[in-house]
Amino acid sequence: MQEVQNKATYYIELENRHGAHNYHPLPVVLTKGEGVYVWDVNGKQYYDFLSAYSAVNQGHCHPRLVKALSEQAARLALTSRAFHNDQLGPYEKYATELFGFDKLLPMNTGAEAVETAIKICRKWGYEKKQIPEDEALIIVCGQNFHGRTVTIISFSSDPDAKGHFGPYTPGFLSIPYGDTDAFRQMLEEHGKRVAGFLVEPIQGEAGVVVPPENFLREAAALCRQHQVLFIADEIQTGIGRSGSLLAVCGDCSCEGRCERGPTYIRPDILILGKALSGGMYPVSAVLADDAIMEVITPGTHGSTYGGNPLACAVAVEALEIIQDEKLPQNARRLGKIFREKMQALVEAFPKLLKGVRGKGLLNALLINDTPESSTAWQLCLALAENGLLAKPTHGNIIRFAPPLTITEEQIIDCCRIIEQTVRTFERP
Ligand code: IF1
Repeated sequence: MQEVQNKATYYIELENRHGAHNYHPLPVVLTKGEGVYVWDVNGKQYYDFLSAYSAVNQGHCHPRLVKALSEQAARLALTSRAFHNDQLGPYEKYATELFGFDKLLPMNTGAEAVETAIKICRKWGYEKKQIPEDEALIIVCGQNFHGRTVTIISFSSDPDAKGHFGPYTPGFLSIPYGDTDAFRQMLEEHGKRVAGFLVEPIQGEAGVVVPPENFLREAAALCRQHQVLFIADEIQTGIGRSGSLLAVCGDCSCEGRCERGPTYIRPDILILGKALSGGMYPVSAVLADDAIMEVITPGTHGSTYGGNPLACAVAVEALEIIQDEKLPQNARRLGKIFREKMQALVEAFPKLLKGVRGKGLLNALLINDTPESSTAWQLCLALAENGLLAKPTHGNIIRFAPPLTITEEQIIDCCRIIEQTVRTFERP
């Protein structure tokens, strides 16, 4: 930004001096949030079009979440799983009924939930599919993002995420995202050893890549045919973001009470995180039916914080808000309006903009420049100056993901900000 005022400079300096440099944030220091808005330490107000990478679907500091969190925090926060608590069971009942699975395994972060799914999948492969010991394979997609543990980055194709963190965990094969034929071939060649297929229904980090029509449906069918578990990572796409409760719900128009209509593609294992807590607290989960989840027995998996009462109370409230406020429907409706307006902008400014894509309120504007260029970054700085926060991904792509509580009036105001910024930005 043109002028980073003193207060912001102070906090940025502190982070630079005392924190590891594992991020490259915009030079904005936030101190307060409410709904779709955040405020920086200089009192400037912004629309948040990142929503903490889709964790804050319910909007910042949702009063119901603040209440659920503070009431539970004052009563009982953590017991460990050495004892039962009175929040876990009700949460597990609620979430399994909502998403339509027999069982839920509670964890904290997204990466932990992905690791959990991988462990369940491998163990299922040995105990149920009779894959010879240590030979289980999991198929993943190119350009995936599933987290940052050593095992997960072992099957990443991003050199920054992966480089110099080896030796890597073996047992993963990769196909190009959206390539059904490659998947079929891979299964024909290795099917007997393949335990699972891990996929993002829309690739977030890759730049909001929506797969070709039918890819997920055909992949799920191929999984069934080859006795392979279909594992959906809905950490970013789930909980209303894509315009349905889950991206695998497809064009189901229910309001977040998963009705599992005709467009639903049922995963064998469902991974949730981020907005499962509305950004209040790290809460993630793995859901599956008994025939799969029963491979997990006492001592085989767990986490000190997984299933803690605070997390459970917050998660139930977060899921109820999604339904009560009909957020998937709102995301679907406003997402269409947003993409229409952005498409018009792309057509008006073809030198600067290349296209828009996405689903629901998970969208990306493609900048007409190389991934190495700083154009998207400069545009994001200008957007921040004009009161809208968004972040580039892969250099020349800007992700737009506001809280799902945004209103039509607000999103139109945001489109105006984007248009104004683009207008002043496009060089002759
Ligand atoms: C960061 C992106 C978003 C995820 C999927 C698992 C995880 C994530 C599909 C791990 C996390 C994040 C983490 C965030 C950047 C980010 C991201 F830019 F990489 F693509 F959301 F847009 N599966 N996504 O998207 O969850 O362990 O982080 O809780 O700062 O690294 P986590």
